[in-house]
Amino acid sequence: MDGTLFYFLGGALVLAALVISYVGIRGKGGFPANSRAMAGVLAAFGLLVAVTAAYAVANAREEQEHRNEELAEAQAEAEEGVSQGEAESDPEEGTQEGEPPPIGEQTPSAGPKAQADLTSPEDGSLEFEPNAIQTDPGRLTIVYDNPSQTPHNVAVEDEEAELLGQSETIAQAVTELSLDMVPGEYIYFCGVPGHREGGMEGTLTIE
Ligand SMILES: [Cu+2]
Repeated sequence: MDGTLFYFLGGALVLAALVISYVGIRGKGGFPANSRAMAGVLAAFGLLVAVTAAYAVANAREEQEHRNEELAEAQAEAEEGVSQGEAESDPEEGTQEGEPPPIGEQTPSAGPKAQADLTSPEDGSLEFEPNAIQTDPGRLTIVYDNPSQTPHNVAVEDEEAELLGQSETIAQAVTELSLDMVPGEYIYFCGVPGHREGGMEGTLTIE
């Protein structure tokens, strides 16, 4: 429905109002006498108003429907845009994950490096083998092999009982704990509750 008819009706309405006013002003004297013509003009005027109003209501309703359609389209486009944005961002995340870690993280600390191999009995006994380690100052990597089904880890504390580090808790697996060691006496133990008290500890001497 286009607005041409609406504008035409509106124009006719204005024109009719002007004509009535003109007739009303001009025929001041004889106007009441011309009541028949006046009634006809009023009827035509009323009809115009009614048709224009009806048309305006119909037009407004159609416009509202059109607006709803546009709104729905815009919403659909927005949703599409969001899903596209997600799809585009995925490859970027992939490349970030694929990037090598910063060089600093892979560079071993300066100074001598040492490795200590540690294990526990396969039957789950609360022991470390060996129960004493002696090595040089510097970077120490404790490689702990737990062949049992009992979860264990290895933790190191200094003479003041301050925890220097603790490995992840593992069962039937191997884990590592790397620490920068300065000369002194230390204790390594299993951090699983009750295991240290059950005898799962050893002495670590750095000199
Ligand atoms: Cu343990």
